[in-house]
Amino acid sequence: MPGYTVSEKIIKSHLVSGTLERGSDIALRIDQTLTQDATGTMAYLEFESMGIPRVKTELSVAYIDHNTLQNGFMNADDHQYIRTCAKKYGLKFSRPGNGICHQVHLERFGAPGKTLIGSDSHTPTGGGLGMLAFGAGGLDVAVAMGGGAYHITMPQIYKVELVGALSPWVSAKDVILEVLKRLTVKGGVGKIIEYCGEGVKSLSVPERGTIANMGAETGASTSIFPSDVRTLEFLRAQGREEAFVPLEPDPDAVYDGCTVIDLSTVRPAAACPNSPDNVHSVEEIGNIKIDQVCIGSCTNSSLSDLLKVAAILKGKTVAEGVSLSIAPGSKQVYNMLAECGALADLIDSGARILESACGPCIGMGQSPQSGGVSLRTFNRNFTGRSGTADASVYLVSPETAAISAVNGCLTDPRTIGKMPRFELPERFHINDNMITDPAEESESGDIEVRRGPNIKPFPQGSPLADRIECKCILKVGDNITTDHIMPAGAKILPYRSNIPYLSRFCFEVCDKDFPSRAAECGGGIIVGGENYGQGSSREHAALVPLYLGVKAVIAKSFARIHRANLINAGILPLTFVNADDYDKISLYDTLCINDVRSAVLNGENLRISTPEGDIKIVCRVSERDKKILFAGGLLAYTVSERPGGEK
Ligand code: MIC
Ligand code: SF4
Repeated sequence: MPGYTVSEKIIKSHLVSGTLERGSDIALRIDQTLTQDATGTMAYLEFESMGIPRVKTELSVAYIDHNTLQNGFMNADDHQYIRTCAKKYGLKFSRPGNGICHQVHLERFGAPGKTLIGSDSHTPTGGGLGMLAFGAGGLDVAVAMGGGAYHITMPQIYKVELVGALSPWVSAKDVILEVLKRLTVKGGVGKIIEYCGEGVKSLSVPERGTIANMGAETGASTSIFPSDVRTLEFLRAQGREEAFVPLEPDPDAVYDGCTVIDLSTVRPAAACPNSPDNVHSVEEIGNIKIDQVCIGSCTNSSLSDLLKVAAILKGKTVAEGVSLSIAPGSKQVYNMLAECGALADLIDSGARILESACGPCIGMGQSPQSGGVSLRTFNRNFTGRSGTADASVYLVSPETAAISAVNGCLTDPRTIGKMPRFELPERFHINDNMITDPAEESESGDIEVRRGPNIKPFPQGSPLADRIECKCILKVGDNITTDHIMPAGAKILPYRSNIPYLSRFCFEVCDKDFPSRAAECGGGIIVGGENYGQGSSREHAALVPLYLGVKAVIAKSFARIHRANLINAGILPLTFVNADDYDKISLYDTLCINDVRSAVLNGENLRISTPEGDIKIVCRVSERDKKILFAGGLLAYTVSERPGGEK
């Protein structure tokens, strides 16, 4: 018997059903969950509709970090809804201003060897601490909060061996950009990326967090690092050494694939518009003129990131014509920057300091000027995500961002002399006063959940039909993101609990007429290319199409979380048996699919006749997913599975 990888060790100790055989269906016991507010309102509405009085996990935390711009009553109402849900149902609540969920979770709650799912695609940040952490749709998180297992296909385990050490001015962001360059935005699909090798030791937990965080952009199920002395060092500095357990792969562990990165050869890099895998070295891109720089997000807003930025900006002024904004990742980071005077250096340079929240990363303000060039330390640069459709967004490290802000053009940080170094503090500033505890179970009956008028009923799927006849109401290309399907941004995000309103903006980025076409045709089928639904975990990208009458999506391939969200909503995810058949379908074609139920049940091909010839499609899903589709979605299935529920 070969030894085990770190991922396999955690999976083995959490298996509720299944085996480690790659590609098989597994169910995992979930120790911790997290939600953020943009997906949280829906997740708690779904949790409530399951009728479970109290969460059953070891720890569940509700964060407020996305919808913090209170431009109207909607976001503030949703904050109160989530706060009172947390109080009543047994969750910790991280108040607005306390920080970005992934940064705070790493600091205060993450623990090696534990499983975590979160209603946000960057939940794998916890992999920096040796956790097995997955992004998931809100409904999957609601089920886990209720004590249900998390069902996935057993991924392949892909080894990234790090050797050597980073050169001055090159940082963790440049490493994950190198991984993205090699793997692309779909190379991680069906895989867990496991980091190992000598080079791992040179990376602190926040640096590992940066790498695990942006592994999401490869489409990977998650990313994970071992738990070692650096992990212990971080947990001790957070006053949580009791959470430490060592976790290393066995020397004879077997991986399904491998790439080696010599850290000493990694160069400062940028992901160019409009995809995180469009990676080139800063040197290669050249000194392009910039209009904006944004520093922060769950990828790059740790204390050491911002101390480096402060050291670069100290005594300098942000270039004329450039706007620099900085959002520290957490209250802890903010506080420590203030305590050591680094905050004063940032302010003095002309940086616009924002609250600890996602902010510009999700288009909550700071949209660039028309046609502007924006450098961001974030993880996604999809078209329109910044709020300005024709802006060019480049994703870079904090070092590159800071020096470029001073110079007014993209600048290789290696050109500016000696690099400041920062070790982790021996003790972080610990004050959890913005994390509130739930009410005692005996008192929870007295807590009233506050619901604002913006909360509207959400759509529910119908049991799978045996015959689908409808029009192709949208045909899109490869790598369609959930930001295309259901855009975010300050104007729309406050309506995350109002699906009818959101539906007006569905596919706005690529086809403004989609909602009206869907209404005119009485719903229909969407046709997509490779990697359909990459990006975020927002289940709104499935619920809104469901509301607009979408019955099925036929694609060349799907991104993992979005595919799960479609199934959870009761929308059929179909793939072309021959990818070339994609060309045979045109907008407005009537697509007729017969004998759907038996074909889904038996995993058989389905046929669509078109004037261009027959097309073979197939719905390859797990046995459980079949039951979910037959029931009309995960909610209906979960209720029917309960003792006394309808079978
Ligand atoms: C994102 O970065 O796209 C988000 C906003 O954090 C999403 C969640 C959402 O849409 O609310 C994610 O990554 O899952
Ligand atoms: Fe927030 Fe941006 Fe991270 Fe999403 S990617 S959780 S919006 S900081």
